[in-house]
Amino acid sequence: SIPEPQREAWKRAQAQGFRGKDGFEKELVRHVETTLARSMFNCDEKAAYSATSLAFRDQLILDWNRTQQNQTYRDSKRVYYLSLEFLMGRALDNAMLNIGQKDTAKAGLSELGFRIEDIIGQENDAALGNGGLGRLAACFLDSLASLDFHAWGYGLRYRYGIFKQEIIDGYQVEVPDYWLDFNPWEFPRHDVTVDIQFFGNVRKESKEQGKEVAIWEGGEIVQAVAYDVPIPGYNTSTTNNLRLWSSKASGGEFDFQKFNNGDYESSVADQQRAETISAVLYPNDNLERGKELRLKQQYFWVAASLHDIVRRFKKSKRPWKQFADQVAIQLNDTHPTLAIVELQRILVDIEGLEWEEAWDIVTSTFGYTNHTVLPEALEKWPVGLVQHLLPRHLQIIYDINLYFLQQVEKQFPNDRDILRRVSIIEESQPKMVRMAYLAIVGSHKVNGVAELHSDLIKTTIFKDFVEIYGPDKFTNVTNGITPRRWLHQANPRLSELIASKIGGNDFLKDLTKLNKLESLAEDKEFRKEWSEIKYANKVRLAKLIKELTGVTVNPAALFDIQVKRIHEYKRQQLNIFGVIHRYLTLKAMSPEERKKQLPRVSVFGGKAAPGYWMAKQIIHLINAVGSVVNNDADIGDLLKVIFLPDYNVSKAEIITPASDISEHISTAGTEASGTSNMKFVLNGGLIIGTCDGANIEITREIGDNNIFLFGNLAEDVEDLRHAHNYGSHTIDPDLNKVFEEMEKGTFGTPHDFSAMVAAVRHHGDYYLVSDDFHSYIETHKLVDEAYRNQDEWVAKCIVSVARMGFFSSDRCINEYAESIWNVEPLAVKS
Ligand code: F55
Repeated sequence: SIPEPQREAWKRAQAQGFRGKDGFEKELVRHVETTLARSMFNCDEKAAYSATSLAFRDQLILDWNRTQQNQTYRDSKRVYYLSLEFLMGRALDNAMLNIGQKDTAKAGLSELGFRIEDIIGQENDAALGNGGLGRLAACFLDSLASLDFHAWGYGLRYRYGIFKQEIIDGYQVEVPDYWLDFNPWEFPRHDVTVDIQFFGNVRKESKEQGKEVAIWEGGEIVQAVAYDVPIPGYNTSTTNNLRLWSSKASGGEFDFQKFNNGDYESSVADQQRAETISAVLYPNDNLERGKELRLKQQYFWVAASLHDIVRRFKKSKRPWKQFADQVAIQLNDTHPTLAIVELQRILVDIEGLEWEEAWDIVTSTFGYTNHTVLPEALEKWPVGLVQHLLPRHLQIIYDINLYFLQQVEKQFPNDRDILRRVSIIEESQPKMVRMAYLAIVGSHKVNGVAELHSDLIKTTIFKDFVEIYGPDKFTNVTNGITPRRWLHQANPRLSELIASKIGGNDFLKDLTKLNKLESLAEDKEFRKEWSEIKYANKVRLAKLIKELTGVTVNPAALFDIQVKRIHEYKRQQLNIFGVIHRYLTLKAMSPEERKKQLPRVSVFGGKAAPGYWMAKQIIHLINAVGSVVNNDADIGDLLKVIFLPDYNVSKAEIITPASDISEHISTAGTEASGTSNMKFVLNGGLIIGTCDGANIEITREIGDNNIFLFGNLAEDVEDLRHAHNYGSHTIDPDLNKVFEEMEKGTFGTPHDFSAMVAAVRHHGDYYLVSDDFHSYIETHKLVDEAYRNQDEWVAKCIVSVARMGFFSSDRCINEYAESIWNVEPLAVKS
């Protein structure tokens, strides 16, 4: 560090950041002309984006450094959020808004001949996630910083994020997402590296007093290199850190020994194998497929992160027993569960603590968030694979299991079966490590992400564990979304209107303040301004639709939107069958009757996991229906069916503010929470949905007259499924007509869709599409009717927005802080 007497000189020279439009322009031009080595003659939009980002990045770095120094100095408890996915989207717009300088940049850019939207649009999305789970992590980072919590995110720096989706001849085609060619938002820390070991053997060595220690040796080493991303809070100088690990061959680019021995090829091969670890995000959501590389990713990231956390703790020279007073680690699903084992290994094998003392520290440190009850999504790893890759960790897992089962046996001495049921090792062929059970045993709190979901995990998949630990270990933290990105950034005009009516921007930091809007629902003038904004947002989406699909849609039509990952449990098939039903109904009408109908645009968007054949069939059907309906002269504007390709965060920012109604129609009991439901309502759209996930709490908050609920309840699902398989299964007659039309070839080769039809008719209709079809159709009729009365419709939208305060991720983070992490916010002095 700089010696004390020289620090004054240092401070005089410190960067200050720009002020005002002129200051911004100066920084922008400086970056174009020096950092980018360009001139006014070749400054295109890409260069202007780069320079604008660099100017804002400079601002962030100042706060970021100060925040990190302050956190080190205060040495208070930190939260570490471990997530294999951070679906961040774009950073520039967010940075401008959080710093509060977007208008400055807009004016400066315009003076230099650029439109700010075009500049913002140059940025690649940081798409390091699949869907809800990854986006939740991103919203949490925003809230943690905005609320001044000392918190770090830890993830993997994938070279390829979620694939880009193209639609060719109506089918999904995956294209790699190489997003890193210019990324001003990350800082490589080539000096922050950790060596990560894989494979090898374990040897026991006797120490003094008959104590044995395990030595893990041999195998191979891969190096983890830190890349840091600043996370600015809104209207605060707190700027937290997201640390992403990238893999590299240890010993630099080549293994010099091999290289010098003339073994050039294998030295390059080693390098490539090492780099493969952080090369690509696995594109499955809610499906686990035990691939070795995925397990390698998990351990690589977890071990690097824990090493970093432990290194930071050790700097404070505190005794180990204070570890959990200084460190809270939250596991975003079971993907980072090996962190539990790794911390136990560090404490016992390396730091020499006794097993029990170490285990106490471990269990007080971790919290585990579950995001699904779907059996196919529960993570399990073959014992053999873990043994091969992480031999010492498998031993520790067996020991954890042994002590745990001994405790269970004592508690339930006459129950043999419970041991088999709760064992971390599933005695199957091959044996499997059940990661969720390991996560429960190694954490002090387990939470679900919406009330129904948290109840379901307690009564179904984790029932035995509630018996063992008592109910207090299990809790609920209903998900939330950041109002900064999902209202202020995505819907600037609505945000502005709200601010002008309720006395300023405070609601962006305390979303419950939206309740002041409620009294305005009956104000005619206000409703008019509100509708104008919704219309403008629909025009903006119509433009995007035209650009991406070539189809012209009428912004005056009712926009009905379902955007999310394509999955049978989310039931896009129910939606498209409903659309076909609507089409057939319209076709059967006389022209006069048709004229009385309400025009509708049905918008779909979402990616299918590349190996999920049925999801891809659903995409194909949506596109096939679109090409028939959109070109049918009888129908015209009465119905358009759009599949928007490559749904991602930046498109969501355009889509979400433009809905009249959005669809959240999962089979009851399958969608843990959903978060887009919250985003749509917050942006003044109503929703049609099942009694599932957070829809239930949304209903409670906004009132059941402001939501269109339909379908069977979670408690009835099991019986219905049973009846399908063991009783007589009759298909809804209207749905049958839809199937018959598909079988006639109206939407192309019937064979293409036969599996979707068979799933309902012949394979037990697991997702209850037929059971819910009638009430779905009837409820959509109610939607049409309600929409005809625009005054009442808009009033419903306003009242709903006014009552959405609960769904801020700020509320959610405060609940985690209080009930799981035991931390308090600490503001940075600037
Ligand atoms: C990704 C990879 C694996 Cl291996 C498993 C699951 C996922 C994934 O993307 N899950 C996911 O997005 N889950 C969703 O989490 C949201 C946030 O809690 C919930 O709102 C949503 O209901 C749930 O499906």
